[in-house]
Amino acid sequence: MKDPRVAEIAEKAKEWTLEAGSRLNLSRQEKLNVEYKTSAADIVTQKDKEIEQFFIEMIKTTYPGHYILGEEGLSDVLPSDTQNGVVWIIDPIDGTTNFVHQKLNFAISVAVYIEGEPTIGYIYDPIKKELFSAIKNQGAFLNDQSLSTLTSCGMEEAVICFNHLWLVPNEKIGYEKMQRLVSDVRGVRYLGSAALEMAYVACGRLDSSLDFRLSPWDIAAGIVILNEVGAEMTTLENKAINVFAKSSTIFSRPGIHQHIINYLS
Ligand code: 2AM
Ligand code: CA
Repeated sequence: MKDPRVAEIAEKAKEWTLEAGSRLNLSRQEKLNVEYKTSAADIVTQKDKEIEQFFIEMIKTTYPGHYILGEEGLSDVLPSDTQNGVVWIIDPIDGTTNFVHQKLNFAISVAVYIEGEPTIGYIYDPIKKELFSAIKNQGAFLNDQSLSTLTSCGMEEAVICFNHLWLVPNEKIGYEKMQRLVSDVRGVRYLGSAALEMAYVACGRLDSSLDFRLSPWDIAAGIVILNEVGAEMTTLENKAINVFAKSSTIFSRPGIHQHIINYLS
């Protein structure tokens, strides 16, 4: 049975995501204050914080009983148990390095999980004006265009996505395995926004996206969208992804997912 709350919450989530996108677009001429988080490769600007604060204010005013999990940790209504109630999972800017260096290829990622279920997802690229969206069991969309169920493809036709750190000695995967994988696929791309990479798998621009360690806000909206198009998703160890924990991730078109895991094992 359809939950009557879902359509209304989805409408609000869409409105606020588009508004956040306009704010980021307008701010592109502003000087950015770039701060380091865990390293020089892990950065935050005042805009990440301002956009997260905007969502928190809107959600708290409209839905005082809802919980909020945002990358910048500014909310004081954190979920104590993610399997109960309505939880908003927000990345105000996914791809902050791109936002700072390119002013391109970043996105706002907003998801709503109800009683632990991935229910509403929006990923918005405000530069291209592309809004990827999905509501559970109602299909996925790129703007007004419905996205088709993904069909399978062979490794030789696949364009896959992961960052350069997989191809040098690292703690997770033998890089020789990755060298074999890259020589067997049609192409490799790296966008630098995990949420957009998931959206691009959903609409067929990429066939698989792999990451070592992503957080709830990077993947929560993408999972809702990818579920609707029949994508496959697991950790590198072929286990189910727990969206509320940090996790390695592979999101793929059917057909190549198991092949990629075989290369890694
Ligand atoms: P972010 O821009 O919201 O930080 C490429 O850096 C992708 O990996 C982005 O989607 C980025 O999200 C994400 N990511 C997750 N953890 C990261 C980290 N510790 N440092 C840099 N990027 C990280
Ligand atoms: Ca972010």
